[in-house]
Amino acid sequence: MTTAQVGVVIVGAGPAGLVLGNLLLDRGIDCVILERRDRAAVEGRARAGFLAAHSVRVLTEHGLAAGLAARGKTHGTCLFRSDRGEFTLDYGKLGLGEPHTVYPQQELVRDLIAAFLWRGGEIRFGAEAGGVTEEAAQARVRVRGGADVTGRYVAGCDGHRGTGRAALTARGTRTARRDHGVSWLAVLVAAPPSLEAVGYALHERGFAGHMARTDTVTRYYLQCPRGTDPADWSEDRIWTELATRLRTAEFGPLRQGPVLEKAVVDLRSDVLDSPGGGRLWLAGDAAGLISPSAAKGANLAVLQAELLARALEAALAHGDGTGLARYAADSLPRVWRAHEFSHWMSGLLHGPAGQDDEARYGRQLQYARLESLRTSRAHQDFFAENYTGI
Ligand code: RFL
Repeated sequence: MTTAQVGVVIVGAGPAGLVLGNLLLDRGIDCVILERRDRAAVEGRARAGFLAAHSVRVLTEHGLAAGLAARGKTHGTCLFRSDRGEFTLDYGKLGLGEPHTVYPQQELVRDLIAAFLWRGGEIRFGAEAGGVTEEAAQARVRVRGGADVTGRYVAGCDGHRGTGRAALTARGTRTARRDHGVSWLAVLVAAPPSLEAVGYALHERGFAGHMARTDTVTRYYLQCPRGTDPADWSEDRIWTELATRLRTAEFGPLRQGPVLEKAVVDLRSDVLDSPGGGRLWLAGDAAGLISPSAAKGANLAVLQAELLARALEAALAHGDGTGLARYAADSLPRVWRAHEFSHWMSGLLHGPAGQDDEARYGRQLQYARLESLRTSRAHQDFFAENYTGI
């Protein structure tokens, strides 16, 4: 059984799929979103928080920024701590002069779902895509336990383990990838931020990070060995380790609260050689996964959704396929620039473990990078431009 063909079948109701869906409806293109989880699960998933100015512009232009304008916080400083002291960068005033807006991803997702439904869009929650096949003038999405859905195009926005990516790699698209060899215990705590800035702490026991989310919720990261079980990290152990690595004895205490969530994230990055072709196109983590070291993932998802919406509109409303033909060339250089910076950040934050000569050499490079960032205005501008730019 098949349900009626729409313009675009979007698989996945994360930031990529929801921005794409809203932009398509805005342009008069009909679409349906298939999401395997239920609405509460999608709206409750805490992940990103830092939105680049470009993302805010896209959301504002399309009437999707009321929530972040009301509750988001402008954020333009980060600080670095190590055994050599601490320094702060006003990155919002350096480089492009663009700060971040801090707005939790789950709140953005909630706003995007509400806006999509308000525009008359349809989201089928609990509809898991089981595969995508291309036919002459359409593409077909198999839905597990339900009717197939067909569209003139399918947008795979279902993350890096989704069906969109699987269908593209099955037809020979290659993936460039890197395992950064590092894992983070990502912790969400019910406590106000402890610092005015994003905090990056370099420590011989491993990296620790502090990121504001809201007035009452803060995200912390602790570098941990690959294969770590989050259950081994009690609240006490988490706060003790954070205090050590963030050097609270020297710089002041952290504001503690109950741990709401803890999960281990392995830092991996990959990019598909091409984000689509024919009737199937990908956006967001489906097209490339970026390690969270520079907070770029959700922002790349918004960028690609914007480019893809424009290209799909041209194809569907005007029979003009040049936007789709250019989608890879328009998006990949910007995606790769974000990966390059993210990779550089990963090198800055994670020193090698151990005391052998190679590890000692690696740690000195880490200090040299940090010192360059502390003292060189040119380096600071370059950092800021890449940290906030998309
Ligand atoms: P998502 O958000 O994973 O959404 C994909 C959706 O597809 C659904 N799905 C399916 N639906 C139907 N059928 C199937 N077969 C399906 N398979 C999957 C899923 O249920 C889901 O709802 O991908 P999208 O839209 O591409 O968005 C990507 C971002 O979510 C991600 O890149 C960011 O969260 C990364 N990230 C950050 N990015 C930033 O820009 N700034 C940050 O501060 C930031 N912090 C983070 C992060 C990611 C983190 N983790 C968990 C890796 C912090 C963390 C801890």
